[in-house]
Amino acid sequence: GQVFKLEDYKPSEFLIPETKLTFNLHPTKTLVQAELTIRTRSGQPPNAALVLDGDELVLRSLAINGKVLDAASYTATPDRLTINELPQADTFTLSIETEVAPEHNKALSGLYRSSGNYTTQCEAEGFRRITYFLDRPDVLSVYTVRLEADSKEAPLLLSNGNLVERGPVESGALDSGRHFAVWHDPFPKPSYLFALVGGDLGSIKDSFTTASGREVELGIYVEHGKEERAAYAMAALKRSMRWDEEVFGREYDLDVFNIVAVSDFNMGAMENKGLNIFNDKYVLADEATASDADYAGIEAVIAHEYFHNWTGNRITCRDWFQLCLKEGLTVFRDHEFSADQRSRAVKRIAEVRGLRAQQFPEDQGPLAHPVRPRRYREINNFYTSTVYEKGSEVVRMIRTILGAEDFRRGMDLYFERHDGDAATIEDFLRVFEEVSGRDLSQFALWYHQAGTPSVQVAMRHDADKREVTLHLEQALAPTPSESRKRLMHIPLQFGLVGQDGRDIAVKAAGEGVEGDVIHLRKRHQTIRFTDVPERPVLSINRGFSAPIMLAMEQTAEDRMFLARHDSDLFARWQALTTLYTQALTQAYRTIRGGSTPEFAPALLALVGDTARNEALEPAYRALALSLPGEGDIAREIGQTIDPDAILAARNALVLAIAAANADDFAKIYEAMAASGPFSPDAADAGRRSLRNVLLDYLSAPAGDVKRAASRYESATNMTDRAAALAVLAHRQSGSPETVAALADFESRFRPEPLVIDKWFQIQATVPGTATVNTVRELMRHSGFSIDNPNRVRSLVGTFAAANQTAFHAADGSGYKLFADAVLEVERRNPQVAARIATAFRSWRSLEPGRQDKARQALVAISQHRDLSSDLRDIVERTLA
Ligand code: B3K
Ligand code: ZN
Repeated sequence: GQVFKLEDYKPSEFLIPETKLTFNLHPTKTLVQAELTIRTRSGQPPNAALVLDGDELVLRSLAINGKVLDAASYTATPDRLTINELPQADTFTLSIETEVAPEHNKALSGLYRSSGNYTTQCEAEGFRRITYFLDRPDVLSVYTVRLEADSKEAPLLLSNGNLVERGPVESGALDSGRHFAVWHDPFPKPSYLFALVGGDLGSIKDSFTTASGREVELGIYVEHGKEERAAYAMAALKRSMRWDEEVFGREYDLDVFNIVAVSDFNMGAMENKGLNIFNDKYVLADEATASDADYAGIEAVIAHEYFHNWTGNRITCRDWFQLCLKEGLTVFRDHEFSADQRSRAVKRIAEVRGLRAQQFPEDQGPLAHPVRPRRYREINNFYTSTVYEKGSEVVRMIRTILGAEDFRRGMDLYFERHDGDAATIEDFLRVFEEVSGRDLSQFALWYHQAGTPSVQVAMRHDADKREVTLHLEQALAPTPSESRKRLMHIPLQFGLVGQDGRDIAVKAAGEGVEGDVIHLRKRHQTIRFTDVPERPVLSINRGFSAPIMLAMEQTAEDRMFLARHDSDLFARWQALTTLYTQALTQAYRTIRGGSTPEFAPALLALVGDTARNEALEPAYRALALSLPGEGDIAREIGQTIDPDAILAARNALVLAIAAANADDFAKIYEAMAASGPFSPDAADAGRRSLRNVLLDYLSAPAGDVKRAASRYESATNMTDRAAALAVLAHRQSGSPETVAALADFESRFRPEPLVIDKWFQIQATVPGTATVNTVRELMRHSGFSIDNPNRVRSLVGTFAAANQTAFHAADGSGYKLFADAVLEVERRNPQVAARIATAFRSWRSLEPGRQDKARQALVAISQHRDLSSDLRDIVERTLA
């Protein structure tokens, strides 16, 4: 396939200031008439052919300035329209008629049908599956959209912007039983933000008054009968709108804001101007069917898509290499929003856990790429956790370096200067340099260099001189196509903690320290602190100020001290997590050596003390009790990984913690029982999460099935019910109670696909090779559908991404099952297939036997005939 390169960017010779679209919606024969005002950028008559993008298009007719073109003056293929003979004028009208079949579109890109409703997904390159166009984000156009449909099939007709006309008033022009609606969006936008919806849906309505007094009508559209489940999403939307005014000074700009939930969707949601389209998983919630994690996910995604209205829509990207300009920044904004709505420390820990579980392996494997890539073959494969989550961390570091005030001034300048632009990362960095007077050129490497930097830190204390010396050293390992790396600017928040647990006020000698931030810019850096009254304990990378791997010489005693006393709650959690990780990697080696691991009593006691510490909120304690995942442990070990030994080590630590703290855990478990009616708020969710983590410990010993079984039966909300079911399935697999609970769950929730997804996930993550067969059988379950991305991700995706011992079964059966499933998905939906196939990315870190089996599975995929460019790109990069 073709490789697209950042350095090849050229502005388009042609612009499309105005786009008028008419859709005659029909399941298999939708006619699309596009009337495009084309203008040359130069203002001179065109001096080259006009080349428009297409993808699987069928051209029905073509005219310029109302005159049908003769066949000799253009060439049309399914993926390109080239018009050689153009009027000698700087502006003309191009009329294109194409025909598409939404019903047959299983790739869910372009115009398709989901549960009988017409819907679109155009980012990144889906608009070219609707009509021929300059389908690139720097071509901005004002859209007017007329939708015509059968009034019974699609009483609801939505598009971007404001509704300007509707009805059968001029019904003479329409076939009987059809109606129309016309929408106009005054804001010029790139084609990827176009959307339409036609269908029969229920809705809830609300309104919002902006800071300057604009009345905005809000609508959320869902399947009939599910309207009540959209209430939480609506409340989250209104909170997002207010928050963006208060924190970023951003107001909404249209008279309407609509959200439509669909059940077949390739990702989470899409920020189309004024008409967000959502995976229904991120809209629908009530206590019986949604877990606390689902509620938090809805709040975050609703906010994310809403925030795109400014960071993405009003200011969009010049080209797709700049994707992080809108995505990293918008993730940062939604993280901050959630932190303000909930608990900041808990939110930060959850973010870092996610970053380490997803982005770190990406950055350290064959698919590593810079936050702003320089090359791609398939842009849809670059909607990655590097672009999104690491992109957000980079924005966070800008704020850490500048401070909150200058950061806000920079953002204000960005909005003021670039409103209406298709901008670049250089534009973004420049505003922060201007408002702060700082040089961010070394910092900019965070956008340009792939890989996770590692930082080594050692502290020396000289009691006689009353001095502390820090030695820091940075390194960045080579990544694909970047063998030599430059030194990074790494901002490290820190404190020197005194014996009373408080930070010691320090005086730094030499460069590199500004307030509580060390700016590491050289390979080696030494920092001296004078007048230090006592030996402190170093707390560094507080709040995870930089997305790095930290190696610090520090005793277990000092770490335990930080785990009890650090005033930075993130660093406190990190100290405990590092202790867990060290204990687990040691246990892994012991098990590999054929012995039984043992754990330090002091660590087991520290866990108990943390669980009992009522000064800490329950959600925080739940996170502190959650051991590193099997993938985290694998990353720490690095190579020749044996997933069975990792699981054994982890289970051994769970049992040791449970045995040492059984009575206390049982007491806290009871104390965390719900009192009063259900609320999805952070405080109640925190109590549930602590209780459910404790249930997992208490159910770990063989045969201890009763508590989880009764928890399952008495559960009154989905959080507790699914948690109890997971504990049963993962800790007491095969017990009669587990079998009964799995059957009960299935029969209770059969009509609820989003809940059956949880049932799939829980079973797909049961440790051990037997799960390969379970997954194979569940793929034949009536609730499974290979066409539906949520089902595929829950069962097949979860199996590969979150079940180390089954996916990496030593005999290769997990890889084989997965490779076959990927190919089956790929025939319908290349984007989803390519996405789940990234589960192979860490294959080279396995022990040789598994490596070999994984390579065979990857090669088998790569040799398949007619492989999509999406899947080929992932598989070839993974094998390279
Ligand atoms: N911008 C969309 C993602 C589109 C993915 C295309 N493959 C959702 C979001 O990030 O908000
Ligand atoms: Zn986004």
